[in-house]
Amino acid sequence: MEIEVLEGVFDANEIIAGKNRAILDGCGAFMVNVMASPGAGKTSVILKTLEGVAGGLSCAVVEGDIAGKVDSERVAETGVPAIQINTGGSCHLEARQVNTALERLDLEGVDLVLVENVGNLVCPAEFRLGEDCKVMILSVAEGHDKPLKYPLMFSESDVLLVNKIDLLPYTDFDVDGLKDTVRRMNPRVRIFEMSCRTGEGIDRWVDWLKERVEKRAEGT
Ligand SMILES: Nc1nc2c(ncn2[C@@H]2O[C@H](COP(=O)(O)OP(=O)(O)OP(=O)(O)O)[C@@H](O)[C@H]2O)c(=O)[nH]1
Ligand SMILES: [Mg+2]
Repeated sequence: MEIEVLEGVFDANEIIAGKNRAILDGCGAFMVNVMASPGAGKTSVILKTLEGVAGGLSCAVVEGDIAGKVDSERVAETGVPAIQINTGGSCHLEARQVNTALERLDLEGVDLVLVENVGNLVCPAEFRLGEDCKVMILSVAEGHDKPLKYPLMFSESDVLLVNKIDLLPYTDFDVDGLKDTVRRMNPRVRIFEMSCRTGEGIDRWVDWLKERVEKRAEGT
């Protein structure tokens, strides 16, 4: 019985994710679902990405948190339109919440929508939002064993950003070992190492993203 209920939840989510896809296709916007554990650097990566694409791509941001509007305020300070979704206890965003945000945003002329999911390495991977690209962040302070403990997130993601590499000298994090583990689980994953603190590696991720957005706009 419980399984049937869960299937119903996932089916309903899939239908609304499809509606989100239609909205994004209608206005030609590319949507990225940014997932990670609390504090890994989701908002920092979003801010660095906005900086990196500024002048080229027009952006909007959807911020998901259990409570508060700290992150949407950080984004709004940059002048980029940002909508905060408070899930009120739920540990992931669902397509219907993103649908509400997409309906509220003025997407006319927007090329890129960045969605910050709720900080969690488990359930966000199970709920498609209608995104073009699932990006997960792992910060080196969290440890290189995380793919073995939270496999779905690592196998579902199109991109893995290894953040906070400025902290590597203070950890026992094995970057090459992590890459091997993740590539065995998910051969198609793109991996970028970066530091939002020093800015190292941000350009490689931003260049890749810009190319993906442009290719999608050209329909390739
Ligand atoms: N040293 C270092 N600190 C970083 C880096 N990126 C982010 N931080 C810091 O890590 C902390 C958390 O960063 P956020 O970007 O707020 O993380 P988040 O994943 O959005 O956090 P939640 O939204 O609370 O889940 C902040 O104090 C950031 O300044 C980095 O590359 N290096
Ligand atoms: Mg955040």
